[in-house]
Amino acid sequence: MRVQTGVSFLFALVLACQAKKDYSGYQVLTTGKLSPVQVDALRNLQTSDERFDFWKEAHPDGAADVMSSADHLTALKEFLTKHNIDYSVKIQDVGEAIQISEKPSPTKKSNPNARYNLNWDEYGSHDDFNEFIEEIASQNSWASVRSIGKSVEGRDMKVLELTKGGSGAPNIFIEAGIHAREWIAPAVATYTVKELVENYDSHPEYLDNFNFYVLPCANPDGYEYSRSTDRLWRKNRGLNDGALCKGVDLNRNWEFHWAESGVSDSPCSDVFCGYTPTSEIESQNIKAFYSTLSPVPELTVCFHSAANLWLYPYGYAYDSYPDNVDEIRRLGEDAVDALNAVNGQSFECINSAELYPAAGASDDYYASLGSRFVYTPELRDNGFGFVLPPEYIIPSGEEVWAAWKVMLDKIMPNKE
Ligand code: 0X9
Ligand code: ZN
Repeated sequence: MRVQTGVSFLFALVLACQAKKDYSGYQVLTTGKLSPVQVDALRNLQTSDERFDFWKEAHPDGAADVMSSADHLTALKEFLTKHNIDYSVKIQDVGEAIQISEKPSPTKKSNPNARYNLNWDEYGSHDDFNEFIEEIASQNSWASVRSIGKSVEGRDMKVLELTKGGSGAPNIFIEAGIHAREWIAPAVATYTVKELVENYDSHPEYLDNFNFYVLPCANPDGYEYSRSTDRLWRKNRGLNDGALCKGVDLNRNWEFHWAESGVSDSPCSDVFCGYTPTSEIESQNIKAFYSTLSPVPELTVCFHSAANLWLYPYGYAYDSYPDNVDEIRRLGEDAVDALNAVNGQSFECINSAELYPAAGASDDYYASLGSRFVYTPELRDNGFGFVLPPEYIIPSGEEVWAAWKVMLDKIMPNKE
């Protein structure tokens, strides 16, 4: 009898350890437009109080989105009221929103002849992304897959290389999914690959004139953890010496102006920058790969979500820009105009620091190495934040493709 109780207890413990984090009763509040003083108050809250998860960080004249469990909602509301910050409910029940976002898309088409599992009616796994790029490589002589190293939990980080442009052609690097919970980012990066390769005949000039390097999932362990255990996980899954909390925010871990702004030195924070610059194996792998690209990519795009923005560098401090900021801004604005025209979204092209200064992000690092155009699209919010239902993958892919066309046409060799 006692043995049986022990076994049941162990079984329950194993189940509890495997159970998904339950977000029932959690709410996301969105604030009204913030004054600089209110922004400071919210930023202090963010770095000092880990009960609250900032889905959208505070910035002057903008709104912040903050998630709280039911238990701490009163404390959050009291804080907002104390600082005269208006707010309303953006997501009434995050648990329900997650469930909705995990339902297969109503438009789902099953394709029994597909050569790979990945489809853009639902969100794929890291294995699905790797299988997809392997399949693209096996079908095309000018495509190959390069393993750039393993993640901390041993997943293969793979880059798809589309090198039809040949040596000397401008390089383009695409990084997606450095933040685990931003599922739309790898979905749109792989959609871009599908459009480039499988719809080649409609626009041969793109693959013919450029070399593309695509890393669909820069944080594979975090991504899989967000699928299996905690839908809102952001960081990687590395151990932090002397701390119980796991994970470093890989988009605060890069060495350019590392830790100067928008970070926390607490391992339990979602914006923990690591103990040292480039401490994480995933950042190290990407950095080593990027350094092999010659010439330095003319264009680098880092996909994130969910703020309907098209960010340009630098983001580590206000009023710090690459020398060619004027052409960066102009091209970003043109790309956004084309994007918005597809489905009536209202993306804006702004400087990263205007959103909020945050140092140690990969986009700043790439720009510091001389990548001429670097952008961080913050893909659609649609009122769902990070838990965007899968029926929005294809519209997102389509509108981002319009932005790609503008950017590629502009930087096409011999066209300027
Ligand atoms: O904070 C980030 O890392 C990005 N926003 S997100 O909501 N996806 O987390 C924006 C990064 C912008 N770039 C820099 N600050 N350099
Ligand atoms: Zn992000």
